[in-house]
Amino acid sequence: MKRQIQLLTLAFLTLALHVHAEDGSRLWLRSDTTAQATVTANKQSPVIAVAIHELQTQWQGAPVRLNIAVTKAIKSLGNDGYLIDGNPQTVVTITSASEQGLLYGAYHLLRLQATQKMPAVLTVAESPKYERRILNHWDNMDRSIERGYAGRSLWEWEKLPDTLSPRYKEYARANASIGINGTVLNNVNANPQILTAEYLAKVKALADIFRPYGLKVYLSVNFAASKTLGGLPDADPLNKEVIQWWNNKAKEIYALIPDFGGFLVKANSEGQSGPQDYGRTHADGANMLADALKPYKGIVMWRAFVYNPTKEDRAKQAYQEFVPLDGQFRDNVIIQIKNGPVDFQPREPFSPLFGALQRTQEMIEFQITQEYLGFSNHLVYLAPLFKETLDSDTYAGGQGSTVAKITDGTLRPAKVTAIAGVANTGDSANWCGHYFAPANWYAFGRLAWNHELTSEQIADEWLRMTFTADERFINPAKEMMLVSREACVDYMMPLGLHHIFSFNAHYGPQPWGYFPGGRQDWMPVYYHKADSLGVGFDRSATGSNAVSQYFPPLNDIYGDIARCPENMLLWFHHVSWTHKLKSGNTLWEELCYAYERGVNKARDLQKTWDRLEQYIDGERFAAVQSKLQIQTKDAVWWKDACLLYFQTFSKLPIPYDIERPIHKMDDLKMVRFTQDDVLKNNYCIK
Ligand code: GCW
Repeated sequence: MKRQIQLLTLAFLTLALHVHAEDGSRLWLRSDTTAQATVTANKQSPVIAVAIHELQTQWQGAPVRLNIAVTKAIKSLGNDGYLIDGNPQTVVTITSASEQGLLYGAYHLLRLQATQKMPAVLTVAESPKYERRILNHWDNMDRSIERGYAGRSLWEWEKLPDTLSPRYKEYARANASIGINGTVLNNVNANPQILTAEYLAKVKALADIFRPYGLKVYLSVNFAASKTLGGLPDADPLNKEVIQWWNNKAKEIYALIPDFGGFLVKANSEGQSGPQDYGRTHADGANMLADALKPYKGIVMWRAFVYNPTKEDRAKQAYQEFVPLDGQFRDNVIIQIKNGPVDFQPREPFSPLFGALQRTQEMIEFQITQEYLGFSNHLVYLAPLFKETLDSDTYAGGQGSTVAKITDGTLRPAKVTAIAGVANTGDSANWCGHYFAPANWYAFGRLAWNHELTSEQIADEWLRMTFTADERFINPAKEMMLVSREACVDYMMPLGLHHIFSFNAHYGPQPWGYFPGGRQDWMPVYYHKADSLGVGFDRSATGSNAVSQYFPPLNDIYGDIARCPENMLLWFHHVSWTHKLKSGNTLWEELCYAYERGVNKARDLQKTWDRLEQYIDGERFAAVQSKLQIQTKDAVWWKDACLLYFQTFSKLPIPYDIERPIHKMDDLKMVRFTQDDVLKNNYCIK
């Protein structure tokens, strides 16, 4: 009897633990269900088998019949598009021109249910805005991740191809559920070894697992591989031997992975080799690789992130490099452009390259991993940032030429449309380090599918699926997410300030940063240019004239201190400390109030979160709570460092109605830490 009770208790405990175990590993796919759906399909295939399995195991409503059918009749919705109609109480039909579309339709249907948004009658017609929706992993082959803050790489290269982690499938599933259909497995700072037969066998093993989820594999390639790996004397893209080497490599890859997506290339950038090493252009380099991939329908995503330590404004260089090459690229090349002209800052104007390349395909690269937004320590919901760029009007073809419409093929017919996000995943149990960080992965996928969704809609969906449907939780938590990006801008770099981070780690403030002998364009003082007169980078006609790279009327608006949007003022202008802003405050006062506001917003996040304890599991509640403490502490650090430092130039008092600094600048200058210290919360600000 006693033993029976013990067993029962054990069983109960296991059950309780199971129900409450919320380590984040299930991401937004947490439906527990006793399936009630009968699924029929007009075709069998591995992709359709996944769709059927998902519907059978995730359906939560009344018992229904779910018909899924591939039919050529609805080709107009494109390959990945689908229709869902019927009555969710009785019979629902999902149709698509492709198996892949059925899978997306299945996830759509399940999402309606999981978010309590199932209508009485279903009439859904969907098709994605971008054809290729791709994650970029900056994962190295030793399993470290450049700018990764969630543990080691998911790819266990040392165990592949024989041992296959169950996480590979979960990863593919999570991506498929939000429409992501491509993944670049390795860092753009690419190790040529990835192209060896040994590693291609490992890549193939991953591709085989991802395929039923419609997730294609791509690789970053090192432009010098023909030399370093192939033993050729050079990597000149016009050298016949080099061309042959890449042709053979492409053949070898496609023999293993017939649906391989293509190459991503970082060339002649930050020390990477490239065609310019041989006096050739980016177009020569990209086209050579594109020709090698063409017979197999592969593409080349050639990055525009190029800049050199010259006297020229870094923000102008990508445009200068690529505009003269417009029209010279093959139709299976697409230029991958970061959202802003510098580097994933909390706020940047959109890159002037969008729209400027008129006869060349362009795609946007966002950063999901928070290199410049507080790593996995800060809660910063990025959908508003992504949308800000996508919705920016470039005026390239007159009013309404938004970055989204330029890149999604609406305004310019394109053979290839694509969008990329630098992933924030790692091998930590909750995937992304912070329990709110998967929201950014989720938001990227949802916006890649439909950039017209609002940040609010996406946050709402994600919260319901990740935590609970309880409105008492959803509404305040959503508000936290929606204000978080602007909070981060305020406490880090308001009014258009940028790149004043601590050197290398890109965490924490170092506005005084100047490193003798180092590259000018990696130093904070290069970007803020504070002096006794004012602060900010003059990119108007009197300065670097970067404004001239924008189409009218933006060139005039950005170039005019009176009309430039204030949230980008110091990006485009060197502004006097006493210059009056729209609020009536001087620039100096406005800066002080912005930092103060940022700190207060961080505190508000804490206050709101603490009230939500009763609605969710203890583990995730406590972990987020302690991350918010770090975020607030960091916000104060940012405010104090920036105000105390800029004050040495403005020589003006910090307005008396805001909180006094609690640090001394000399102490802040002494703070030293590594990325690891930051992630372990092991850095000490006196
Ligand atoms: O943002 C900078 C990062 C580098 C990165 C580079 C790039 C992969 O600091 O770590 O390298 O951009 O995008 O190529």
